[in-house]
Amino acid sequence: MGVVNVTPDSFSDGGLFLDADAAVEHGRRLLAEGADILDVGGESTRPGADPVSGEEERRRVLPVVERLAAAAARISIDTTKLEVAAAAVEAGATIVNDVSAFRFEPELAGLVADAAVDCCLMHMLGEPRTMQADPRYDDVVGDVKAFLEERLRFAVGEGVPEERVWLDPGIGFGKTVAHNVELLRRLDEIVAIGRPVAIGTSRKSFLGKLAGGPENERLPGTIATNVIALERGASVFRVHDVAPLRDALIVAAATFGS
Ligand code: HH2
Repeated sequence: MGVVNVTPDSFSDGGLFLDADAAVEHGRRLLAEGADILDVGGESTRPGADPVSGEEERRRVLPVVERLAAAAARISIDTTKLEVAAAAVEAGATIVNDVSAFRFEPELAGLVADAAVDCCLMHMLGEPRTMQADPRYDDVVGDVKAFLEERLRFAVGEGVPEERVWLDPGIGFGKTVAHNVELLRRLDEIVAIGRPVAIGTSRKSFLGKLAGGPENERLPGTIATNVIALERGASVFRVHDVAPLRDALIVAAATFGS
């Protein structure tokens, strides 16, 4: 899954693809590099980010979704808002990637059910503005697993077929470095829920805290963590740098025999 951020303020590529033409060209490049899915987002969820109105988010993402869907790409819409997801699905998106896991706008579940699209439900502690303030868990893996199981039950209760749900532990969303590495080390426990697991470590700050380096120098850590996630059973890898990750994951998968 290649990331297409149509935002001025995303943590690693904010402002680079705010213009629709630049975003579409970037998406096409990621497809050429081997992405199977493009995750298009119009609102940054970095810690402390300011919320964006639905109208502005739609204005940013819709032309990009429309044009990339027409280029035969499988599109995921990265949003927590019903109005944005509904318009994106109309424009050709077939996956709703909701980092709030249907908590911010529960009606999103009904859209996913009615439109018969897939969804990715992610764990986040609270909301982006405050999530990194002082994250605490009894047992981070147990707590995240219980949250995802509850959100899966909610989605199914709202009419979403279980086969349409992917789960994501939400690396960096209300987590310390220790929480992130423990989630990766014990990712098999999340995979044991029985749904496809997506993972998003790409360029995130815990990699910089561990190894040093700004966002554009976190590729080695991104590769290491995605290979570990593959070994632990993850099946969707949300990344900014598709070409190197594709190579790394193909070689790792051949070696693991997966
Ligand atoms: N991470 C980000 C955004 N969306 N979705 C899922 N399912 N999993 C993730 O880990 C995830 C996500 C944050 O990355 P990015 O989009 O590059 O940054 P920003 O939120 O600042 O736009």
